Amino acid sequence: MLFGRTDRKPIRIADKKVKEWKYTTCGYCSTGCSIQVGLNEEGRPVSARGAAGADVNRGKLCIKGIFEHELFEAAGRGSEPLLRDKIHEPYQEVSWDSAMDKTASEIKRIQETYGRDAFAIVSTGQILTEEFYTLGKLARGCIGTNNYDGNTTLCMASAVSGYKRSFGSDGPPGCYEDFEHTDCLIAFGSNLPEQHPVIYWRLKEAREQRKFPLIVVDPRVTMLAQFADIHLPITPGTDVVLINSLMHVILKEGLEDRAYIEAHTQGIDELEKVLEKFDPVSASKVCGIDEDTIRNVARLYAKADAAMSIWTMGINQSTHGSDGVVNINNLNLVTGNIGKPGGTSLSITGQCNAMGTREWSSCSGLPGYRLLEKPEHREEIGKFWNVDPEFFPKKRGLAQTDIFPAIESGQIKGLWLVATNPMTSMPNTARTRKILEKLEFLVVQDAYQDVETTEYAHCFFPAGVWAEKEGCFTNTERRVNIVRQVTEPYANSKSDFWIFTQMSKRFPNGDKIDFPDTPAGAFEEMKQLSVGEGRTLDISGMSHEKIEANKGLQWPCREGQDKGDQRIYTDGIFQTESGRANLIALDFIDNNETPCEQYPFWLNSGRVVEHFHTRTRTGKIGNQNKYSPTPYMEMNPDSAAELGIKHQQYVRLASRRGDAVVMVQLTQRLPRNMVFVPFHFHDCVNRVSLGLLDPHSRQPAFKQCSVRVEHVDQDEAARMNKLRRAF
Ligand SMILES: Nc1nc2c(c(=O)[nH]1)N[C@H]1C(S)=C(S)[C@@H](COP(=O)(O)OP(=O)(O)OC[C@H]3O[C@@H](n4cnc5c(=O)[nH]c(N)nc54)[C@H](O)[C@@H]3O)O[C@H]1N2
Ligand SMILES: Nc1nc2c(c(=O)[nH]1)N[C@H]1C(S)=C(S)[C@@H](COP(=O)(O)OP(=O)(O)OC[C@H]3O[C@@H](n4cnc5c(=O)[nH]c(N)nc54)[C@H](O)[C@@H]3O)O[C@H]1N2
Ligand code: SF4
Ligand SMILES: [Mo]
Repeated sequence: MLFGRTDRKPIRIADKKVKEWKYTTCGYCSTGCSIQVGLNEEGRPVSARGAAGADVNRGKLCIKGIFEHELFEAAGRGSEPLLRDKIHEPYQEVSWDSAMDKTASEIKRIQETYGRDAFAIVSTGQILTEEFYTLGKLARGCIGTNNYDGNTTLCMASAVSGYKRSFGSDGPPGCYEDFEHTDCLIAFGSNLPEQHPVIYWRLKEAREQRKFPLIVVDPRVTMLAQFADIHLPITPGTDVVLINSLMHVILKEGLEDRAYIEAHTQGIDELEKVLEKFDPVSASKVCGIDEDTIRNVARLYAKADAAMSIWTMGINQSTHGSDGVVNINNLNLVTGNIGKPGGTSLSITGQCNAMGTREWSSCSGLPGYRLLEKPEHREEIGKFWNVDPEFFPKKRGLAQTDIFPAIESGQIKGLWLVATNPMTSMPNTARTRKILEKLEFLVVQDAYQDVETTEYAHCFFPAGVWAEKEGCFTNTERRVNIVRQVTEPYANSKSDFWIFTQMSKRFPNGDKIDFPDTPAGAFEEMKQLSVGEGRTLDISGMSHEKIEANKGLQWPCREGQDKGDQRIYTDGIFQTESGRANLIALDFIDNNETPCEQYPFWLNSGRVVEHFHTRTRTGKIGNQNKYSPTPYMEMNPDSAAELGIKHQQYVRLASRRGDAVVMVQLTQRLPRNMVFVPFHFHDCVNRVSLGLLDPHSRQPAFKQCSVRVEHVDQDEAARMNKLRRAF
């Protein structure tokens, strides 16, 4: 029997003539999917599929992974090193030696003239762990600047800071398998189906097997909220108040896990005292969730045998980001939900290797979660690297979001950007532009030459991307997976690993310090540094081969261990001095820029499934870009009607910082007093955003500020929009 339309030819999937499938790991998000890239007869990547038997994705991939093999030869790749004396003048193609010599001499000139810390390095969450380790060695051991940080300050800094405050150390305690054991899950500010589609698939499978309540806290009706049992459309920036109120109810009704609190935590008395005033009636006035719902959710969560929380940028990107994380940890500690199957505080990480940089890059310290502040750590690394420990600073330098203001105020004169595009990703574009223009020397190291930030650079290093290189990524659940090289770096681009090791030879300490020749050599060093009394980040039981054979291994994985541990803190012993987790009482001060008469809308920003960040990759892949080719803004139809705005009309979005022209998409996903703009487009939402900093993590509050919406000339806007769609 024939079904459906019979007058159409069946869809044929083109035969890509794959000769060989090579194992590697996805380079977009932190889910950590195992991919096989198909190579044709000439060895060119022509196809991709999810690796069967990989514990994370079990054969699945999302749209980004499926088309990832197309990015190697996408438009705008950097092919040769570039140099120029002045910005905005034409670049000259130069040899690698010339580009590196010039950069090294500029670093030295700046350091000699203005001091060692006047040259800063800002890296990423998107290069390989071995590259991070090597960059750390270069930055801390050879160049010796203390102003060395990563774009992860825009992303995971609040999670790191919150974990450290609660548990004494960084490191997500849970894993994806927890979905299969949990009896209740709260997701705070995380839109899994779009941002971590394969983690969402794992959650969905688990819910189909064993129905358990999914509660989503998000001011927007996200895709995840649509699948939830209960959606809490919270007032932006007030998650701390909601969680305080949940704990208020739990403690008042005696639903806490007293035995766990007494055995494994400290600080309950102070916490209980502060929670007194967060009764559901008072809290509801601040966080916008009604008192009955607060009580209902508190009871559901506390009565579940195992309950877990996940969160992403809705928590981290707030002036209460670090506090939000601490409070999620508080909630799980008082209900005894840490380190047990289905009971955990699992931060959903962002970039593919945001974990790798936390672990090994030395960004905020020294490798392996070691601290600059601890003399014994400086000694240990000094000895291991053959550097005088006195060469290391004694406390961490500026975070990324403080490095930029330090350029503005003249303390920092030179900058090296590695795999990050602040012209599009930082709040307040106009300010970022002025800051970059002030630099005496800016070097940009990126896989794509056409990133907006290159416009402000003196030197450009074309880097290899993703599986043009070899090394590891660590995912959200502490799983180390291997990126195998499937193709050569594009044109004359070079791996980041190569660039760092070559650069080391241009600094005096570079002769004394041994820089391994291969990423596998760097991995061996990391392994040696990972062993030690009480170290959770132990990878001594791993090797590149064993990681590939297992399609990823979680840390800790100690020598002799077959597989790593799925969870940490299972014994209730934490990395604090007393071994107890800290319960930290949190008050709430509302310091957000809130809607007012002049700027009546909340501005919320985030992501869509088909694009990744500043679109250097996904903007050039036809099957992804076609879904969102244009900067746009989601708006509630009622508020649009009030302003006389129609679907797909262009409008101007204005804030106290600047303005941006976007196309309106009407949707009921948003409340009437909020607009939402994906941040993927240049000269768009970050021209308008404020990005107040979290006091603990220095992460910007990208998601909370206020704007107004104005009419613009439609023809002019359409013409401008066409011009900016360069690719
Ligand atoms: N397709 C795709 N996937 C990605 C990325 C990408 O660019 N594209 N980027 C990766 C990276 S680096 C990251 S960090 C992650 C980000 O992943 P997510 O954090 O899931 O994504 P976002 O869209 O930034 O923000 C999530 C939600 O936070 C909500 N939110 C805003 N304000 C608040 C608030 O005050 N409280 C609460 N509870 N929620 C709030 C927003 O409404 C939004 O729906 O995604 C990763 N995965
Ligand atoms: N308004 C608003 N702004 C935001 C956010 C938001 O939600 N709202 N989210 C923030 C978050 S969570 C993040 S993570 C940041 C991301 O901000 P960015 O890190 O600035 O954005 P990306 O586009 O990921 O930039 C990474 C760059 O690295 C390059 N690259 C990729 N792979 C390699 C490689 O192997 N080697 C080298 N050398 N280069 C490589 C890419 O081409 C790209 O130019 O944006 C932040 N900005
Ligand atoms: S879910 Fe993340 S890791 Fe998996 S294929 Fe998609 S982008 Fe890659
Ligand atoms: Mo991120």
